[in-house]
Amino acid sequence: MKISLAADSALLKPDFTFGVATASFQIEGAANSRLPCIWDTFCAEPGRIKDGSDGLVACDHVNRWREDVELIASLGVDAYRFSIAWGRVINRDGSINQAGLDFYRQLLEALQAHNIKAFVTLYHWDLPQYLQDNGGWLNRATAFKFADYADKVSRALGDKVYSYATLNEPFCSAYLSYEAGIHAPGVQNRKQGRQVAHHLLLAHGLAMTVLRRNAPRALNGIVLNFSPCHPASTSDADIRAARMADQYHNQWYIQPLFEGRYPELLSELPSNEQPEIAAGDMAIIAQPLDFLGVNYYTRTVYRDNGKGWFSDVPPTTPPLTDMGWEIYPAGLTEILLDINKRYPLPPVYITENGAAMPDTVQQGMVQDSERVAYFQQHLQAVEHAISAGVRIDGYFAWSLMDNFEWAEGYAKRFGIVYVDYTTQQRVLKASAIALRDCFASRTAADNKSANK
Ligand code: IFM
Repeated sequence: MKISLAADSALLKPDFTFGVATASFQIEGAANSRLPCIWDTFCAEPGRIKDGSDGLVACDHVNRWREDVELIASLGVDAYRFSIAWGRVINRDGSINQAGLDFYRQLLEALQAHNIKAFVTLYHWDLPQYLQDNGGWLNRATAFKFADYADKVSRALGDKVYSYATLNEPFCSAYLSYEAGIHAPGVQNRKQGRQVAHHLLLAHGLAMTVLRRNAPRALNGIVLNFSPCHPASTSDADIRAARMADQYHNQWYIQPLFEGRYPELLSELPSNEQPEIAAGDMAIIAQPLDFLGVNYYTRTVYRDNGKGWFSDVPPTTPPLTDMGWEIYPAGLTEILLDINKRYPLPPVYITENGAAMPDTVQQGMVQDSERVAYFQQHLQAVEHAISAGVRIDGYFAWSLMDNFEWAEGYAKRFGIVYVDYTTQQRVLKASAIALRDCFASRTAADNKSANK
């Protein structure tokens, strides 16, 4: 099982960055050495997490980070993307938790020793619970608390970090958490969802100013997730529904960054569902970005719901991943070309792409051939976008290892490395080996051209 790229592929150029990604709550464990966060609370509520699990131990990464760094290095990657748990580094009174900060500092130094660039995300959904108790992202003050956290971390870690992303997927922290109600804190309220989205974007804008000041040499930006919105039929109603869904789920988060305004759909929402936007907020949000992170997994099909709104049509026809998501690599090219046409993009990194599969270990091996095929097809989709003129500087596989998949618990495995949660043993899957060989083929190609 191999992943092969054309000999002249842009992805094989020496300055293209290949990496693997994780997030704090999903892998760290060691919950007693940080403040509780909204996901601890959510996990403790019966019925919220499908397998009843939590993040207390997860992949025990806080205790096993040294071997995990060796694992990452063994893959031959250029970069590792991870997130900092806010409640591990900042105390309730706003002061720095030195032990927590030292954990990340050591991790960064170990990565540096292996010449691996650190792509750090400041917020991957684990809001400290004491801030939630004070209103969480519904409270405008949380945006300013976030900027303060970004300030303290970037002053302390500065240029040890190659790239800072303010937020990961604000769509999830706003829509899934406050409208669909399937992520912490599990609310279902459109007005609140839109308000949270606005405060998250405000937090991003405030933090960007701080990051540019404290870490001027780092690549500073944000990570958004996209899913192309396709109509279920050729009817005008379904086409309109898909366009609305695109504005609501995709453009809502990117348009403010580049144009300082929300999509037109905002004015179609009843006034009691519109977010409160203070004077000057949109200018704060529209900060220049050094990079845009794009996360892509699948497309979504929409139909008109008969009430002037849209509803999604879950896919039923294979190929589907273990999440029930359609495998649709063309959607990655489509979304990249689309946002490149609409906005003056900075360099783009694909900061997440991958698939959950029902992996099992057999005779010490995990033959995840469907995941290998997924990566092959999506890397080609990235190549197509580059050939069509989009500047894409890197690609991160989600995820380094199996981990806590939010409301799905540990049942869904996204890793290229298998985790046995009883023993915490890590086993390279065939996809890890295929990616490793693909990365190594670059070095081989470089050596050949250097020897010519
Ligand atoms: O596991 C998540 C990750 O935390 C954010 N992006 C999507 C992944 C798969 O659902």
